[in-house]
Amino acid sequence: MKHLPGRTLKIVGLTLIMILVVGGSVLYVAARRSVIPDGINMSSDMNGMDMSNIAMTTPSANSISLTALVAGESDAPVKTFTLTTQTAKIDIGNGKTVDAYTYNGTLPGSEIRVQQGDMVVVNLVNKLPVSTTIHWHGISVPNAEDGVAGLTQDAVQPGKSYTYRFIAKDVGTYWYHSHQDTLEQLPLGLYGAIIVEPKVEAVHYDHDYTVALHEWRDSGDCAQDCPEVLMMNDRIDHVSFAAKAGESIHLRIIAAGDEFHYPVLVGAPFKVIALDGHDLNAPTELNNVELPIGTAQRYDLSFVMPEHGNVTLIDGANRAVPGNQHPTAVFGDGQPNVTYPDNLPLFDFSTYGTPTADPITLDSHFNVQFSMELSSQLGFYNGHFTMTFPINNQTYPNIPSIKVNQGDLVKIHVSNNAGVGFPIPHAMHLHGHFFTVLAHNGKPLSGSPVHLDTLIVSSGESYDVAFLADNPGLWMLHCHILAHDAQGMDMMLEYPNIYTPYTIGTASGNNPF
Ligand SMILES: [Cu+2]
Repeated sequence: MKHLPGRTLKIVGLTLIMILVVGGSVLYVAARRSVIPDGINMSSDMNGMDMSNIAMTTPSANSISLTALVAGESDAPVKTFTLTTQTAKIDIGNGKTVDAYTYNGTLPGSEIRVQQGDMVVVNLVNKLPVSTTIHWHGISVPNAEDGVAGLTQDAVQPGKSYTYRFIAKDVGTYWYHSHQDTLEQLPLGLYGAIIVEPKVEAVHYDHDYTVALHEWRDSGDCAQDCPEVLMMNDRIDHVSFAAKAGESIHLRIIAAGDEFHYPVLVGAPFKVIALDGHDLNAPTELNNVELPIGTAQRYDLSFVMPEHGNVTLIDGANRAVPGNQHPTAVFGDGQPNVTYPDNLPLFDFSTYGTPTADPITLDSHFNVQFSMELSSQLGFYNGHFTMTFPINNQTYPNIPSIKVNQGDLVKIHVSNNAGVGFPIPHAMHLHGHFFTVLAHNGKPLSGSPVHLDTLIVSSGESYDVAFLADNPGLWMLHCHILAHDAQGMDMMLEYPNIYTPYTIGTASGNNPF
């Protein structure tokens, strides 16, 4: 064996040490740079600014606080509700009792049902040992009522109360949930339905029922890929609803958890009459399809009870443990007697229903166009090397905002994972507005116009969506998969000259993720 001369060994050794020192320094700097300051103000041009040593924000003279963006005086009928957040032991079936965070002691929380045009007043009374808020998912509330801790309010401390007030402008199936420590509080039970009925009934249904899909995580300290059991309302086995032969049913399905579900309706043909609360035009009858529903989305179905037997909604999800656990909602008498039908085709909204005129189309003139590239990759986030979920290669709080003026028509091209990264879907939710879906993978929708507040974008997919900027404020645009939101996939939609007096971070204790 030929020995290297001493001088060569020395050079090799020094080079190795240099590589280690430089490499280590680069990693150290990257880790340090990713540390999120303990006080972040999300006002214009202050994204990511460290507010920890600043006594108060100094907004420009012509800007207003978003706290002024409330519902105006109105003679609308007032509907008042109290939601008390409290711990409760809930029997979820199969001999299993869980310690939940609840609204009014139930899973889901008390259903709020109002009519279009009502002034909705909700008193949140916090009897939990932790601070909390309520966000009205899918409802275009005034900015100050949006319930985002550190952006539109301070989180409500234990023992304190807070009042939300907004006009229920749009008919549909919506839901509410905590937007403070959402990653912990939503899975523990802080969710419920809010239904806005039309003032005058357009179609009569004999029954109007709501099923919230959720998952119960067996491991409390688990944030991703946790073992979990599927729930329908408060049960992991089955829930029952009264219905007689020939009666018509309006069924509202809410994905009020953190998981993709694939429910199937067995026993009667049905129609999907709305998505995310927004009606579909001339929907056609369906049978034997899986309804893919991503976290935070809603499906409204209609069906007529058959002459004999019952109708069953049977749920399925990839990560349920055990894999054959399928909770059911049974309409009519008798026990559920179905097995989950595997390998059915998936419902596809991009070809369903019938085209009709829509205020926003691909031919509209767009004042603002924006491109969002979503990805899932390893990197530094808040000082740790972990999975990160960037938008355009940036993570919260460093993603530049989308800036709009009131009245702008805004088009967004959203794509997932065109380049590097893991093939993971995302569920993009825009607060205070809703998307018109224009095209999927570059292909215009061929069925009914579709309006969503939460858009699922799987790996390799793209969507073109648009919205009218008609609700001034500072609004979150984020992935509703809670671990993704908590690891970077969160940005802002901003109207000009509006600031927030609140901050996100450990200094204030406000943590909307
Ligand atoms: Cu995501």
